[in-house]
Amino acid sequence: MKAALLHEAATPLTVEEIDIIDPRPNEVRVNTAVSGVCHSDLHFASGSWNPRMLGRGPWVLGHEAAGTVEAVGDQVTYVQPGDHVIMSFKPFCGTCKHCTSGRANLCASPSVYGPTRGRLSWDGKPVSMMSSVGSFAEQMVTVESGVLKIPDDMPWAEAALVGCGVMTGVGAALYTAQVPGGATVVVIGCGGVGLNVIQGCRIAGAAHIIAVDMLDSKLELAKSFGATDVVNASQRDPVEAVKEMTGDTVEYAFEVIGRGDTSRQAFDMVEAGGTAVVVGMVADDITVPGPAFLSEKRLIGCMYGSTRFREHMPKLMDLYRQGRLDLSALVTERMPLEDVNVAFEKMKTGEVARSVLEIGV
Ligand code: COD
Ligand code: ZN
Ligand code: ZN
Repeated sequence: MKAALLHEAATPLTVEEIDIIDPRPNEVRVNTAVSGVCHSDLHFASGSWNPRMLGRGPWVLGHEAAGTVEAVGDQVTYVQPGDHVIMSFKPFCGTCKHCTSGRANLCASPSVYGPTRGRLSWDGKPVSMMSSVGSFAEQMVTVESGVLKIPDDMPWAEAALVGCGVMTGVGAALYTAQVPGGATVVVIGCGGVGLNVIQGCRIAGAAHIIAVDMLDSKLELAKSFGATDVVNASQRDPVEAVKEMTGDTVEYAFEVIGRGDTSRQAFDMVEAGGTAVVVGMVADDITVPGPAFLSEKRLIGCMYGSTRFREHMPKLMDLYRQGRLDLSALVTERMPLEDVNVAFEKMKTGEVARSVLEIGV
């Protein structure tokens, strides 16, 4: 099958023929229909995150995808060939402490998660795949708990985006922060994930949603997803601007970029008792003033929007069907697998919400 291979960080991906195994007893093989291109893929491709975290190279990136089940192992009961599915980048073991306490998004059992080798090979050598998915390829193999069955009429691109950006962003608002109706919130970073935090806050009934980004084009997009006010951080200090706009009444602030300085901004923006949610994976340290904790501010992390994905993703698709969750406007560009490097370039310039690769549609 064809796959886009990363041989070395900071070099372009190359589309090549690779081999994929038959599913093992608890695994499913899926024909990829569509894969989104997320900033985490770019982080690994560019080397800003070391791809060795995913195992030894070469690597197949991609973790936001939907497709059709093609083959199943003989212990699999949840899906059968022909079923349409969304891939989860956090399969669960079902037996660990986190899985049995309703926090399967934190499952770290090596039996299902972690650097995934042994499923793909190139020229006889093993290939690692991203987050048990590896969707920049014509096929994917994952464990049974790594897929969600979806209705056949769900459009592919919209379904694929639910797998990462939508679930992470909307989940950060609804399930991690549990934003209450009437709240005042700030979202720093209005990319594919940040726009979903914004619409998650809108769905939760937040009264004031202030979007912060460096690009006016992203702020315009943010308004169409539910932002009530915007701040261009390239023109103003966002903490000052937000405090001035709200009279220091921000209850929740979300960092959706993955930087230490913007995480600090989120913490500084919230009022006493407020919560700063760090959605981005921050590679450097986050420094906050110790005495600020006397005001009962909270600084919390977020993994996959605290999702219980078999419960939450169908709810998001319900909201989409009702017209309350906008998935289609997130898809700015559709391109073939061969253009994956073009998708990365467009992400770097910030001109897209999401590019999707149409691989098997
Ligand atoms: N101030 C304000 N806005 C900024 C700044 C800044 N200093 N720097 C960049 N931005 C804006 C950009 O203009 C852009 O609009 C936005 O921030 C970033 O958007 P994208 O589209 O490039 O990135 P996303 O939305 O695809 O991904 C962002 C994440 C934070 C999710 C990602 O980078 C990450 O850290 N992922 C790991 C954590 C996670 O939740 N992973 C889930 C699977 S990815
Ligand atoms: Zn992602
Ligand atoms: Zn588990």
